[in-house]
Formats: sequence, C-alpha cells, structure tokens
Amino acid sequence: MKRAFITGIEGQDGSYLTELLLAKNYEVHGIYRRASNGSLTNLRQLQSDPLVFQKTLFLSPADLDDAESIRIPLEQAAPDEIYHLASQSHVGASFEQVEETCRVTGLGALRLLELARKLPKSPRFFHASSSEIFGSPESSPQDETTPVAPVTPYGCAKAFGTQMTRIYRKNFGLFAINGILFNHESPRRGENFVTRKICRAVAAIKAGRQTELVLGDTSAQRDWGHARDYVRGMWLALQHTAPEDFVFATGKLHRVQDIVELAFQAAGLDWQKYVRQEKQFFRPADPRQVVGNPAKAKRVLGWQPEITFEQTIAEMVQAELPA
Ligand code: NAP
Ligand code: F7E
Repeated sequence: MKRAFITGIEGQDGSYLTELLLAKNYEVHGIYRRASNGSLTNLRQLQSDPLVFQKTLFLSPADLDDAESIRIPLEQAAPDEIYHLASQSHVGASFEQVEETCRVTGLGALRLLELARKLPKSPRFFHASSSEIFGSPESSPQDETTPVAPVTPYGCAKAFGTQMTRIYRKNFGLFAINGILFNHESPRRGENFVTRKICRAVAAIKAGRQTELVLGDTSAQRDWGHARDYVRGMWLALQHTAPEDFVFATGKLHRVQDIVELAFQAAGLDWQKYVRQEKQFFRPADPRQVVGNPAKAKRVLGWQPEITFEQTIAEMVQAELPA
C-alpha cells in the first residue's frame, strides 16, 4: 500500500485528490488548517466513514507558518508521495495580504521541500504551481517553456515555490515536480472565486434571498477546467518515470460573462436584471490571455481534460439549487 501526504487536504483539490488516492488503495495522511468551528466541510463524508477515517485516512491540524507542526505528521506518515496543495490561493486577496501570501504560498513551499529532503526515505514531491507565474504573457498558449513573469503577489509567491521546486530537483536530487495548473473549478470551489460566487448568487436570487450580483471585470478571460481532471493529472505526474514539470489546462478561453450567461440560463433567470460591475472587485493587475497548452501532459502522461466548461458550470449551479 502506497502512502501519500497531502497539505491543504480540506481544500477543493485536496478533497478530490484524497478520494482519488483512497480509490487507488493509498493510505492518505493530510494536514489541514484548524478552523475555529472545527468543521471540515469537504472531507465530512470521509471523516464520518468508520471504514475509512483512522483506517486509511489520517488527518492532523498543522500550519505552513509553523514547520514543526508539519514535521511531526510528515515523519509519522513516512510518505511515498507528497502533494503540496496548501496555499493562500486567492489572487485578489494577495493584493491585500501581500506578506502573508508570500509567507504561506512561497516560503511554505520551501519549508515543505526542506522537510521532504530530510526524510529518511526520499518521497516524490508535487508542487501545485499556477498559470499566475506567467503574468500577462506575450505569447499564447503557454507551456512549460514560457518565461516566468508574474504580475500579482500570489503569482510571485508561486513563482518562488516553482523555482525552489526546480532547485531542489536539480541540486538535491529530489523527485520534485511542478504541476502548472490553470484555473479549475467544482462545487467545492471557495466561495470568493468567480465561478462559485456566480453560481451561489444564481441560486440565492432564484430563492429570493439575494437581489443582485456585483462582480468585477466580466470581460476577463480564463482557461477553466474541472478540479477532478486536474487532481488526476497531479497523480499521473508523480507516477512518471522522471521528475519534470507539466502544464495542466484545457487550451480554451472563456469570459466571466460566459459563466454569468450559462449560470443564469441554467436557473431560468435573465442575467441582465441582476448583474452589475463595481470597481471594488476589479484587480490592480489581472493577467490577460492566460491559456494553457497541455500537449506535454497529453503526450507524456496520457492526460487530457474530460469535463467541459459547460458541464462544470452546470454541475456547480445544480449543486447550489435545492434538491
Ligand atoms: P484551496 O481550496 O484554497 O485550498 C488550499 C488549502 O490550503 C485550504 O484548505 C486552506 O485552508 C489551506 N491553507 C491556507 N493557508 C494555510 C496555512 N497557513 N497552513 C495550512 N494550510 C493552509 O485551493 P485549491 O483550489 O484546492 O488549490 C490547490 C492548490 O493549487 C493551491 O496551492 C492553489 O494555489 C493551487 N492552484 C489552484 C488553482 C485553481 O484554479 N484551483 C490553479 C492554480 C493553482 P483554509 O481554508 O483554512 O484557508
Ligand atoms: O478570478 C475576474 C477576476 O478569483 C477569475 C486561483 O485558483 O486561478 C485562480 O485565480 C477572473 C479574474 O480566479 C470577479 O478578475 C470578475 O480575472 O476566480 P478568480 P483567479 O484570479 O484566476 C489561478 C490559476 C490560481 O492559481 C489561483 O489560486 O474573474 N472576476 N469579477 C472576479 N473574480 C472574483 N474572485 N470575484 C469577482 O467578483
């Protein structure tokens, strides 16, 4: 039985990855940031399953800001594979909390690499990098060779973690991989990300609990996939024979406006009656033309996204509407 160690296990990707690995008969160890109300929403079902919790799934509270809190569960797990997913992952918030983002998202990756390097049995290491490392690139689509030139504090912190991962691979011989992940969504997406914000608002408007939806730049474009496809990519990347970086993306651009129209339509509502834009939600800098070329992941790993943009938004709206 292989053992995996996941940071950010309670996040969107962490929870899907846990399900994937348990289905592949892994023993899964994860760290989560303790919440004051003690709830772990995305892992609730697995936590209440007596055949799984404390049998093949082990959870420990820990904070990326505190290396010692990670070291103990990590050494106990003695993992074959580490998936480093924990991060301050909101780009907009990174403009408000610049230092915290750099500490958690940037330095946090370094702390984990250093802990991993010192384990008696060298594990394979996956770092959740981001298309944000490319900033607003001059050429599209982006691939593993695109220059790193972030324009946001979050992108800069991820660029640091990405380069450190490469340094630990080259200099310390760690089997360390960057998955350069483009946007991916699901009903488990945090509520402040634009897809979930729109889908939640649609359900609230339908139920009469909300009267309008206030957004930032609805002309902004992204390459949006589904989280389930991306965690499969993470696993495939760590099974590869050599440690290399991979772009995971759909290769297709959509506008925020497309999400608005699809989501309101799915609930039988006219978006024009409810949606407006406000400066408060515009970013000081917002990457443009960010679209990935996943050809290497397809060629080398046999990976390709299976869930379409339209299916993703439909699933997200459905999950918000009453059963
Ligand atoms: P997510 O839902 O925000 O999950 C991140 C997890 O990290 C959360 O559970 C969060 O806990 C935890 N965390 C934050 N600060 C922490 C700290 N100081 N110590 C320990 N845990 C901490 O993000 P995701 O969408 O699953 O993404 C997974 C990874 O991929 C992240 O590193 C993200 O930056 C990266 N990524 C995501 C995307 C995407 O489109 N989803 C694209 C590119 C890269 P709290 O809930 O307590 O904050
Ligand atoms: O914004 C625009 C916003 O916050 C998407 C993270 O997972 O992907 C994610 O970062 C777009 C941007 O995601 C609102 O300006 C308009 O252009 O959902 P988002 P993100 O910033 O792309 C990357 C790859 C990551 O690595 C990150 O971890 O939508 N937008 N109006 C809005 N965005 C938000 N959040 N809220 C709005 O009201």
